[in-house]
Amino acid sequence: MAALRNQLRLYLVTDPELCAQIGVVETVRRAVAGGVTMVQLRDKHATTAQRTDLAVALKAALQGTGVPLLINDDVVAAAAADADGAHIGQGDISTAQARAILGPDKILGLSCETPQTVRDVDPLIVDYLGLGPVFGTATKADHAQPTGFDGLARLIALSSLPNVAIGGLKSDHINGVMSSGADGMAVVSAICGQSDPQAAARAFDTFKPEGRP
Ligand code: TZP
Ligand code: MG
Repeated sequence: MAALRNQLRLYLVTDPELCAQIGVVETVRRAVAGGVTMVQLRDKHATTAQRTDLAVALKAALQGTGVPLLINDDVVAAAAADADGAHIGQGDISTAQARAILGPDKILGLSCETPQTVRDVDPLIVDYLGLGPVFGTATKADHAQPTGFDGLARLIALSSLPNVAIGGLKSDHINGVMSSGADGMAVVSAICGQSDPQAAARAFDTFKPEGRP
């Protein structure tokens, strides 16, 4: 679990449109060189076959880095590509179904936006929580009401699972996120939308949750 907390420290969620200039694979390559510790392939418009192909390409790009690859929403693509896991939301298949498809050894993340959804999580099924959105963001049009740092801290306090904060986060939010008790920050536009993804990732360098190397 300590390993997973460390892997959640700087979590890149990809967006094909924001990565369009150099592509998702090259964005990931550069972002990992800049310090990204976890990658999620998120493409709302792709088919399972397309996600599987891209996941295989990303896996090859990540080989030897120790950075896990998770697939958003599509647990079948995650299993087909033998990715490191999947991340699902409240509107996707149940966590029990996702776990059954992934098997016991893969990482399963779940988005939670409210205290009740955090309380409802089965910690024997889910490995980590994605919490937020902390702030409003144009990246996810239909996002829930932002929590702010106080709301984030309240969600974190309800679970002992590893967690990652998401939503409108930039490198100058590091202190606010850290003092809320998060294990890490998940970002899309702070890295994908930038001309230099490596430098953009490096800007988060000082995010080291207390007591962790
Ligand atoms: N889930 C909640 S907010 C969000 C997702 C996928 C998008 C976050 O994007 P950004 O650009 O880091 O604000
Ligand atoms: Mg989803």
